[in-house]
Amino acid sequence: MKYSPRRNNLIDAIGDDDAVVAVSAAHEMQRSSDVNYPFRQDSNLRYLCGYERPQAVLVVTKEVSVLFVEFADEEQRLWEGDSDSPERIQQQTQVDRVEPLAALDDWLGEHANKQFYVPQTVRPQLSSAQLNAAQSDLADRLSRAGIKQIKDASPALAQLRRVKDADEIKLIDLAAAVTIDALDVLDMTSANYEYQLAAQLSARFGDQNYQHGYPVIVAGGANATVLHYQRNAAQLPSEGLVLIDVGAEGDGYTADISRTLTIGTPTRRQQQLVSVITELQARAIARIEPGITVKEIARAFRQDLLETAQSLKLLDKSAELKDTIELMPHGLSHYLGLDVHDVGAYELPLEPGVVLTVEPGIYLPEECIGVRVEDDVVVTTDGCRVLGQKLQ
Ligand SMILES: [Mn+2]
Repeated sequence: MKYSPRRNNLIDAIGDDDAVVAVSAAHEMQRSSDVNYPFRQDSNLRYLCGYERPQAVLVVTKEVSVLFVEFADEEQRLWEGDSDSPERIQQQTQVDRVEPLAALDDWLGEHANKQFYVPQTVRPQLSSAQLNAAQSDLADRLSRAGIKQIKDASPALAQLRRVKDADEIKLIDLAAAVTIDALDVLDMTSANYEYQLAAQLSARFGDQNYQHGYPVIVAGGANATVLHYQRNAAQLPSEGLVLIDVGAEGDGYTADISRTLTIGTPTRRQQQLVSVITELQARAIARIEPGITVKEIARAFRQDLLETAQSLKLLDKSAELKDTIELMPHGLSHYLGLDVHDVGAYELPLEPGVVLTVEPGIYLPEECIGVRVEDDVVVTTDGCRVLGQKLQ
């Protein structure tokens, strides 16, 4: 990974040669008592320097980049092992200097009259999750240093992260290939419960040093009509459909793939809906090229879905585009990268290097049927390429 061009591009995107960007590593989060959740690095920090440990703050100016990190003390060396040497961290992150975290407050004090830019993450709608406290701790630190001029670095970071470089595309391509492979080798006959299919996927990922980029959905029968079903606890139907939405994550980048698989002999209706959604996905993918917006692709897809639903008599002849929302309440596409719902403005025209999902679905709770087919594509100079396909 080439991190220093990203930091230079960030200062350029902000458009202020005197800017100081400060980004904190995520904090560890308590699971219970003295057990933590698996650590997940802050995506912006990872993007800018690739550092993978907590207790670190990166500062970037036009002239210099410094990563302040906490080095292990004697107690931590005993329990958790030693930290990497400053030389090794500098080599991996390509920053100009690596300093102890204890030196950060003095550095901030010396730059207190500058214009600071800090990524300000907000909690997504519908989420009751708490923000990682690293963000407010950094804000407190800036305040103690007497820094008053603080702007949001998120729009500039989103602008950069939206267009992936070749290294990033390769990682998402690999993650998609690992995900599709794990889906291809699922042994449906040996599984009686949803969690047993989830376990097969996890084992296949773990065997290749991948993990899940988000909680896997294994939804048998009517559970597939629950859009973010994550319990994965029910008995699988002996015949019918199972919707699986899963993404392997490696080196910080995740895939996001959905398949609606059959168990035993599906009904003609079930087969029909799966093939219809697969066909609508192919048509949507064919429309993706530089210059078009996600909104335009989604609108053309809704027109396809409306006509299909009318021919299947799911909607009557007088139905309009917005009536397709009840059949498919989620969006067709989102950006994909370090985050499964990655950053970036959706009103911008697509350009080469943008990675997005294409995930048409249809949900009929009264028929206990939910179907979704999802793949990940990268925009190319003349169209797009579906990721995770085996090289011929
Ligand atoms: Mn998705």
